[in-house]
Amino acid sequence: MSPCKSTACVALAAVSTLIAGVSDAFVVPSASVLGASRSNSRAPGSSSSSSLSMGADGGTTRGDFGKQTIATLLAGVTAAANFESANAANKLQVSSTASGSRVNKDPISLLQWGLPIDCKPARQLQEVVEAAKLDLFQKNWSRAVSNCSKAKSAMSGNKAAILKAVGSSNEAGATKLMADIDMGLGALQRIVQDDGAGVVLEKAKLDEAYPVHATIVSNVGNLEAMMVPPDYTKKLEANIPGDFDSLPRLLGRASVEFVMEKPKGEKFDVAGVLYDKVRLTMVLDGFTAPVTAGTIIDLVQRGYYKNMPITRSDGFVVQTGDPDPEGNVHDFFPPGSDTARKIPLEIAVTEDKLPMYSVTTEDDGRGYAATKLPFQAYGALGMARSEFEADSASCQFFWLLFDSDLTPAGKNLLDGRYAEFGYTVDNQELLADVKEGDIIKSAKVISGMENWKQSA
Ligand SMILES: *[C@@H]1O[C@H](CO)[C@@H](O)[C@H](O)[C@H]1NC(C)=O
Ligand SMILES: CC(=O)N[C@H]1CO[C@H](CO)[C@@H](O)[C@@H]1O
Repeated sequence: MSPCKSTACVALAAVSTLIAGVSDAFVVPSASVLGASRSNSRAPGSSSSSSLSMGADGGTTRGDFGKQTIATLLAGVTAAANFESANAANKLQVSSTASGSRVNKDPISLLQWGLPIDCKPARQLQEVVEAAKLDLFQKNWSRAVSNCSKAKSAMSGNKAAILKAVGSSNEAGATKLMADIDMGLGALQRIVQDDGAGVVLEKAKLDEAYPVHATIVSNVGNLEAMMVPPDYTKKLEANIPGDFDSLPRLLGRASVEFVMEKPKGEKFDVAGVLYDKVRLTMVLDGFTAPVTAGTIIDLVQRGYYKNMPITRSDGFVVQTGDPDPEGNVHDFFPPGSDTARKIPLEIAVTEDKLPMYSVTTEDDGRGYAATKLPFQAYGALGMARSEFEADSASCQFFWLLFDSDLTPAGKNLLDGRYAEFGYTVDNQELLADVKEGDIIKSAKVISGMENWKQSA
């Protein structure tokens, strides 16, 4: 029997089919890079009978990069079989699309850009710090040094504006963060300035530089997080239509951890490295999808996902949350209730201050409008729903196995159509070998419960 019977699942299958239908050739190479076999033949409607097509942009921006994307993600996995070490697949999420433009597919960076803040100097600081990472990646040491200098002055020249943006209660903390960022940038400059050419020295330099850079990024993110206006969450909650007062909401961010295993103790095989478990850390974003993120937190707290199988894995998405894949019930029913709990579609368009409800960007007359958290990173989190009913999601969600060519950034079939509610920020590359039938052994909230509410 088909594992993918629910409306939500079928809807997603349809989207996947559109993409798989036109891009088969690009899925296969990725799968073979991973040494994994493709398994989407069971998705309903996966024959080429679909009359839907992907749209001109999707068809013209494809190129050879699809084959390299996942390989790039996995580059550097050399550690022994220990799932904790998957971080070695460094977060070097920098690559180009076939058209040559750069796609930001770094979930940490996307989360930072998605913060509801408005402080130009902070954004400039973030941008230059990110440029320095690209410089490291390209081993352009002199440019890295100059971009670090630029970052330092972006900060020192705008101290007053930055302190104003964080508010007086955060002043001390922000001052400390800025000092740390400045020190980090100095340290990074010294590391890359160190004389040394040749493959070995360059590698040593990078091994030292990346963690320092990651710390700077994290401090910049913490500084930006202080800039979220104190009344933003009030506006966010007031913006949720009253019809949904009974639903949980996350008024900020939270992180959750899922651990997955294979049913018979087999190992996960990602690029030839074996792992006993897959331990994913995900940041759920209530700033852009408060009800969706709040609902997932609620289900995690209820133990809903514990021992839940993966019901779909086809190289496009990994999906879970179907309470009865073989039966007729595919939604969450609160204990004692005979009505499924449905949640609204939440879409946060970049040009809007607050998310919009129950409508896709297309139906809102803004097809392809940029969204605050785009489906643009490997492990991006999306809420599954029935294709023809906006407010039909309940408990099934998916991890996008992002591939620039299958879901072109800014021009794909997910942005503006499915609620994006966060990203996987750790071990996301291991999703590559998470298959149908694998089990979520545990799911827990690790931070951010203070931002969660059971209902209005
Ligand atoms: C490094 O970047 C500078 C400035 O953009 C450029 O002029 C130079 O050619 C680059 N060097 C290398 C080795 O790519
Ligand atoms: C974002 C940013 O300012 N990047 C700069 C990094 O350094 C190069 C070379 O100096 C500049 O051209 C970039 O604008």
